[in-house]
Amino acid sequence: MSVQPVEHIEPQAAETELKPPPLFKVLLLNDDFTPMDFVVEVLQRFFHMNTERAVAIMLKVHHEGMAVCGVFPKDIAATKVAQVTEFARKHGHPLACTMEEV
Ligand code: TYC
Repeated sequence: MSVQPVEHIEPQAAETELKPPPLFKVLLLNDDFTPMDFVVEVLQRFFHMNTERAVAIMLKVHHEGMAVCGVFPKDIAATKVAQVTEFARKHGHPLACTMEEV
């Protein structure tokens, strides 16, 4: 077997291999109906925040319309969005959680 000298590797292929995996922000959106206490519980349960941080993020969403809950690889971000959405619907709340590439 002959080994290809490194200068003969297509530059584009080499760049693709070295790219770090894309990261996604998980966002919570404000609404007029989901109770504040429920949002704090979501942030503690799914994003492992202490009470102080969870309250601060909940209030940021309440006042500014949205806030970042965390940054994760794509599959983990998608799982968080699905878990938060399922938990909110199960409790009858319209809480919206989305993801966006960093
Ligand atoms: N605005 C909601 C209220 O006044 C509280 C809230 C905060 C809702 C954050 C959603 O992502 C949210 N009860």
